[in-house]
Amino acid sequence: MPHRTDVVVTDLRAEHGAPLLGLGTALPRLSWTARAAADVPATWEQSAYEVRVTPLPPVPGAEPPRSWSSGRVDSGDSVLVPWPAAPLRSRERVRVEVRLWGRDAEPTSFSRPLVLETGLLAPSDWTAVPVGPDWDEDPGVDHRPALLRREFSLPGPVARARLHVTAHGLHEVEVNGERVGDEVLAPGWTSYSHRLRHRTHDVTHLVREGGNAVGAWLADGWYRGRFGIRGGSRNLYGERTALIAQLEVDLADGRRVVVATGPGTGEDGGTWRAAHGPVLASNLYEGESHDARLAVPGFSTAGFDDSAWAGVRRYERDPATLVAADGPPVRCTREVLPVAVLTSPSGATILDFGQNLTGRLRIRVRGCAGDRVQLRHAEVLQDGELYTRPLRTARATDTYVLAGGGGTGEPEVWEPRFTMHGFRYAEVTGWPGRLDEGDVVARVHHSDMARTGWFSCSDDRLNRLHENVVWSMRSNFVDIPTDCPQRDERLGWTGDIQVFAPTAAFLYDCSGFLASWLRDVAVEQLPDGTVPWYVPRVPASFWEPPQPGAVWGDVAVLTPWVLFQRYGDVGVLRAQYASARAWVDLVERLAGPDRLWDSGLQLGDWLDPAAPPDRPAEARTDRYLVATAYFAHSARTLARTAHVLGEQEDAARYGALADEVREAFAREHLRPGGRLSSDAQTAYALALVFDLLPEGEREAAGRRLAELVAEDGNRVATGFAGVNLVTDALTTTGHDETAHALLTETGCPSWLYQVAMGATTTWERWDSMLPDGTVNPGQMTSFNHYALGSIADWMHRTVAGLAPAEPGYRRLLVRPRPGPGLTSAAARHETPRGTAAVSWRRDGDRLVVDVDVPLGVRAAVDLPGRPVSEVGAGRHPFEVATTTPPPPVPSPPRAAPQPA
Ligand code: RAM
Repeated sequence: MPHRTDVVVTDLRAEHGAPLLGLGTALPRLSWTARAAADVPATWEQSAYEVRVTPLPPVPGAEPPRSWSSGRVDSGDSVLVPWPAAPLRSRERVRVEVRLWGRDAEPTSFSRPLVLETGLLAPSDWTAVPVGPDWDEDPGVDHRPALLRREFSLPGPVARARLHVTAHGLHEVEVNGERVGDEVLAPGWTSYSHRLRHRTHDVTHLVREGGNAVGAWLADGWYRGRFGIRGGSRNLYGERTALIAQLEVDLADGRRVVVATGPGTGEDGGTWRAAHGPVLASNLYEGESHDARLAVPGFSTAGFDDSAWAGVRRYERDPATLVAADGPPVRCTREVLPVAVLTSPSGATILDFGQNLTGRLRIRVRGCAGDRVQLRHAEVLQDGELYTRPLRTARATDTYVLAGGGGTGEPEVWEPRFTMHGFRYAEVTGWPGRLDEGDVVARVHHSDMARTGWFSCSDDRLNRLHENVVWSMRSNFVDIPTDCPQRDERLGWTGDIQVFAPTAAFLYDCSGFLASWLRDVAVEQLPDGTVPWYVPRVPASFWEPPQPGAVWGDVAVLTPWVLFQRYGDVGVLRAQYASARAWVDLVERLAGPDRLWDSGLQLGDWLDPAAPPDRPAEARTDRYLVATAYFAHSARTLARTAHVLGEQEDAARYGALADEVREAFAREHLRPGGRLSSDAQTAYALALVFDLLPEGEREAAGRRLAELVAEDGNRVATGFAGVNLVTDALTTTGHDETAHALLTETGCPSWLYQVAMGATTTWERWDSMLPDGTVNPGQMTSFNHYALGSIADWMHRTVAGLAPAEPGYRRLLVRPRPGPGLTSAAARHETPRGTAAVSWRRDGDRLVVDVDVPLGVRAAVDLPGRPVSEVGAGRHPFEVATTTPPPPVPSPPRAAPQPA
């Protein structure tokens, strides 16, 4: 059939870019992007699609596989389109192709194929059971990690081999001496009792006919290592580590050999054995100790003598709790070399990596057997020394004892396996000989999501702020969304991600990552609807058992909504609906008939800069005002969710509830003249952005907010509850210049104060480092927290001017509000429908704007002094007169007083 060549289907993907191997669903939703290969009318829109699915058997058969086709489906959908074919079975491999029609008869050609393969979809597919070393351990301490191994033989040539694997604890697997995959901290952290994630690896190239061996390293990790605030606790999920591995090999003759973890002897006579290895201790907070003299070379190769090894014990695990991972794995994404080698006043050698980050060091060292290198990590220096008080009880210390070979032999290369640190500086002690460039490198680790969002402007201080936001996101998206990566905490605080999610969803594709974590929010929710302060829960830790608290608990409603807005994912709304409803129902009961939530433990506007360092909830805005405002906003968002899901009765009920709470808020908190009961930035920000004021009062409230900002000398005066709203509250009430003044202020507290102080990530407190260069005395002082970086979402939407106007960016809102002092700004985003971009620059008294709209998308373009216009796909230049001449760009802040 003839086809059109001017439109091509690109970027065909399944679910949220989930791993294509070991897919955990029988019905993967498909998404694709249409791109113009030549000049295509801006009005081109998909009107129909066809999906072709071709089975790919494991062993190429004589029969050519027959394709299945959906036929032409009349639909403009291109994002998370339901699987059109029969449900996939476990271990099924298929090739998927898509073609599209516009309004005319000729389709595009088929897309490049996407190959998908399901994993083990049914609990009954699992024959593997957890096995761990058969020796006695004291449950009161962290343990020396074990090695496991087993041999097996394959009676013929191999067609395909898959390893399905997870663990109680952390694991790293090797087959025939080679590491499988590059995932770190596998299987990550979920509410293990309910959901333990596994992954599927292609190991076809690692196995062969004849003798083979599989080996594994195990460690405590979150499962049973010391973890949690205030010293934490051990054995959160169990007292014993264990591996769950199922290696399935399809031979060329069609037979399948399965080598699974289990007790006793397998069908082929092989048994699992266990021994200690060279890792002496490993803990996420403490760090890792490795004695290379105890290495066990060749333990994962065939023929290794394990006669002195111990046997294994079997543990229980309901296979129904094993779920396929649906986000990207944690892995090393880049390496950073030191920018300086410092000698501290006490004579210590300290490496400065120039960037605060999450990861660990890899060293390359030559020396004698028994030489001991110690690496201590920290985010900051004080008085020129490594400053570790903010880490609290996390020792963040790695130790490597050399196997030896002297100064001339091959260098030994080592990186810890099962720990992670948040640091910019590392103190090195015991290094034998001279430390050469490249001997120590920081390896950055995080969940390896695709980068999707960029921002830049003419003010380098704002560029650095934005870069800091990106680094704090990377640092804290390590399998779950954490508050911080360095101290004895690193918990999935629900409030932090609730506030940051819109920014995150612009910068990276975190849809699968957050959808997975939200499942844990739902399973950890208490029967009465209480959402934990952090997920997964850590029993016996801080604020346990959890109590309901606004801002944090609202994650259950607001974060699925963000994922729907940004990724067009109705499925996540459906999956989280019961959880969202349970939260609002609970708050409704707690608030009672007056609709005011004015009881219980509320963190309110946490870390308002005016709060004393040791009492971070004592904010200027009343905590119960915050709670009622969030109640109204969540009820409203739930009503919208219900509407999208077709739950019309619920939509009406929660809409009415939201109206009542809105009225109650105004009755209780609004004073004559548009003042609020808390005359503070966060109070106005909440009231305006959550639309809680009668129409006639908005203007006065906006004016009062602008006055407050001016009275505060353009210093920000919000904590977590207002930080993501205050600039929107100003711009939606016509105070663009005040919003820009707030953004560009450099005095403490402000966003650029941190930048002026040399920050390379965003901080937990506005003043984690005090103006004199000393560290804030508060117990909680992290230099790597993302919540205060949630301003970046406004920078994307308003400084550059790129925002979604409809879910999944089906329509864009282009509405830059060029700040005085800026001469240009730009943002670009890989939307689910293709690349969208806005850039503007001042040219004399003109503003020159370029807008790029993906195919099939429309954009409302709202430029200062010009009626809103609607455009279709393609690049659109605009020019308008600017009204505010730019004041001179402020002089750069004084050099960063890094306390080094
Ligand atoms: C601290 C962290 C975290 C916050 C909680 C309430 O431990 O600052 O970010 O959410 O408190």
